[in-house]
Amino acid sequence: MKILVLNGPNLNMLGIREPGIYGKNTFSDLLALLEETAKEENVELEQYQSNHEGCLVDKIQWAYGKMDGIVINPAGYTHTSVAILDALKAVSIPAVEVHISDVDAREPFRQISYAGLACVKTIKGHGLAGYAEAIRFLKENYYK
Ligand code: CA2
Repeated sequence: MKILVLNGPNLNMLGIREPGIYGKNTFSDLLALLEETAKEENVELEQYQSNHEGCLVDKIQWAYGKMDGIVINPAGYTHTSVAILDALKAVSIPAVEVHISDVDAREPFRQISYAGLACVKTIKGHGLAGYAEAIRFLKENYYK
């Protein structure tokens, strides 16, 4: 099974600021966790991070016909991007939305997710472990 893991703007800054909200782990720690989970679950992972909305849209389109699942943390674009929502709908690949923080317990604007409307599941507030949960969920439910 092939899974694309997508991370949106500023997630490459994890661990550098705001450890109270996002924890002390860095983006490199996240990449290590993804590799470890991929090995355990015997899945192939492609990971991509971008600070640019169009680049994230391009990568979702790239996944069409190549990937069997998507794990996506659109970060700030979660709450604004109809373009990412449309791309996820266009490729129709089972996608799981992940948020490191519990967005429901934060500002009201973070409780709106456009991308989530095209996702089969949302995991929020589980820290980096949410990404591993998302990979396992896709493997358990969409492995052919
Ligand atoms: O909780 C999440 O995973 C978020 O998607 C993270 C986004 C935020 O805009 C969403 O509402 C929830 C922020 C990405 C990372 O932001 C940083 C800010 C300061 C320092 C390091 C990362």
